[in-house]
Amino acid sequence: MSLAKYTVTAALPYANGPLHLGHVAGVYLPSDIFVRFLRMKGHDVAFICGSDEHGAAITLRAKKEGVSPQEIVDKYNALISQSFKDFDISFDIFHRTSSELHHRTSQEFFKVLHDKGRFIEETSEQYYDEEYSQFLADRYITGECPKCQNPSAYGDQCEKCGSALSPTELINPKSTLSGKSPVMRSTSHWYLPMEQHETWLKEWIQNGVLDGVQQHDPKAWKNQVIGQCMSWIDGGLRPRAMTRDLDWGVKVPLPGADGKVLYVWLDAPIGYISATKQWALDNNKKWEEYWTGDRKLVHFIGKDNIVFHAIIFPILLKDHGDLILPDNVPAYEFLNLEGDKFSTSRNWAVWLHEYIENHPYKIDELKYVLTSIAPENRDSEFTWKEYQQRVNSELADILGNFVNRALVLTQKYYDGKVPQLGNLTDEDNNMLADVKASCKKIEDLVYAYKLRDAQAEAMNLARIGNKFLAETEPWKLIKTDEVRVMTIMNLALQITANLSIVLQPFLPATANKLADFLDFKTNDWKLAGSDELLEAGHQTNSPTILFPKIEDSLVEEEVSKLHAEEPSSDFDPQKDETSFDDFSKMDIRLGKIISAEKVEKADKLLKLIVDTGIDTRTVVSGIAEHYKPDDIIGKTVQILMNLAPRKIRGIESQGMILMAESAAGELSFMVSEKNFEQGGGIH
Ligand code: B3M
Ligand code: ZN
Repeated sequence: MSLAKYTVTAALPYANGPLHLGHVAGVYLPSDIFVRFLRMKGHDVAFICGSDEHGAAITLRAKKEGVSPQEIVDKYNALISQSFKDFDISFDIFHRTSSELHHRTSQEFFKVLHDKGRFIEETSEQYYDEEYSQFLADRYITGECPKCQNPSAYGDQCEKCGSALSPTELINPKSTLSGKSPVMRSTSHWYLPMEQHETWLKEWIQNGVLDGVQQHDPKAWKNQVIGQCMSWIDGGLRPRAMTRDLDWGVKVPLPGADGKVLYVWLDAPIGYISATKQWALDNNKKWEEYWTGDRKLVHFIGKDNIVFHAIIFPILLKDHGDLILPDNVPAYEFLNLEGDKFSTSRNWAVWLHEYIENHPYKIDELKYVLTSIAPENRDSEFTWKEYQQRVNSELADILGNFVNRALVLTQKYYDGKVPQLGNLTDEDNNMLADVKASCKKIEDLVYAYKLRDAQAEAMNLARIGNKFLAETEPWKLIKTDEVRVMTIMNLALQITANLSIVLQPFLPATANKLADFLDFKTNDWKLAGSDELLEAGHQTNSPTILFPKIEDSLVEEEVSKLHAEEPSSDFDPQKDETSFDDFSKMDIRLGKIISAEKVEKADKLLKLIVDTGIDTRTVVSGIAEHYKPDDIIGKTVQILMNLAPRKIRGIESQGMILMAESAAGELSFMVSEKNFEQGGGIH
């Protein structure tokens, strides 16, 4: 039976910052392992990635740094692609969506759907920032998520619960440009009527059937991916705008669409196609072969990208008419760091390029640890202590120790030559059967995207080897039964040669070192499990230490870097100049909180009754995660009195409590150091 063909994509990282270990563990390392294995098995596979260079995240960063979006994406495309090279992630191409080829590909894709009538053009009211004269979409607008009350959800998505949102769903929306509440202005956009696709999507997601044909095995999909998709579909899909009023992005290829670009989540996944096109051009191949016909399309992503890869992009691919849909979307959960979430603004991250800079000879150590703790089915945690523990007691003490003994004893007894194999005992045959079974198990686990377990199974070969040497004790037997020792060492070397094969997808640098020690090089997975990889008389080399131990000092140094509250460049830059007149319109006074209670079904909100010195009034404040109601009764705080009242969760809020916020995101009331009473003015 011919081997399946694959197109494997890894989520395009936004070119607005460096990669951290969470990105690596949850997308790029697993996809690389999977593809390396497929190549060893002989599959026809294309491994596609590139940087995602449009969207508000980039233009907001450009605004913050006072440079152009192109300068931002050039800087981070270079940094990210270099990091992938240095970390030995083996993409066939790492492209970029600001390329002309991508723009052209996206525009052609849009035109095909537009001309088929797959979009609905609609004029609607959209949020608009009058100060910046800009329509607000996606990350230009933030507010409370209606699903999980995350106060900083974006206009297109809540990163906390993953919900796909539209700006008008946000509670208490704010412009991220001016910080003000936006007004509504009419504008026209092209919408994808997602609700029209619910029936076939349901059949495809739940049963893997498309147009009556079994397209993929739904049992091979992760439950949380199917679960998330079904909850969106059952919640009712809604039309989704596929264009935006922005000047940075792929221009809408229609007359009268000046000032409009494709929605970043329309053009970004098309980036997989344009990258394939570029790769095909560079390698004299036909890109269509990788996006049509009998081929498995696999998207490696993080869980916050499921709706875009398992619902929106499949609709677009199906509407296009001739392109394959994903065979699997193995979405990863999130990796946390030392008990907290990765956070750029709080500098709570281990940046990939910094790890490589500081530990250039420990690439496989990091690969091993990240795969061992990969958030395959639930969020997981990286700690430097566990990094040290796994490198020292697993890589060094199990793998390194076995390989070293097998090769050093061969040097010592046979000048490095593979000794002749004698008669095998039952134990020998059982051990060889275990090696073969283990290699088969690794294969099955990788095909099932269980890469964490697959790596553990590969390490099991070294455990089998250590157990074999510990039970046969050749270093003792050498004095009494040389023939038996020749067989033992021959078998130990066969296990070492098997390790040089099965470790290749997971620890390519280590596998190459083993190949050098053995002077045996193959990347043919079919040989895995064989007990005849090395012929008697084959010359091996002296080994070097595979994994130097990790000292406590490294752990201490790395952890101290995290706690160093770097002067955060993430305080927002000063806003545009304002006038005294504007400032004096604000009536800010001292007020005393005389009662406080949680708001029903809203994790973040407290309902406060505030004595302002001239009246008592209700204020709804998003501080429930920072303060317990009882702890703040009696506190004198600053209140903005003349803010237009607005309903929040059905409660009319008359004003705003002013808070200070640290770089780490803690909140503090602004109190009068002389304890003035409520009613006092703030000037
Ligand atoms: N740029 C990654 C993210 O959401 C996003 C992936 C695009 S894949 C087409 O962080
Ligand atoms: Zn949410």
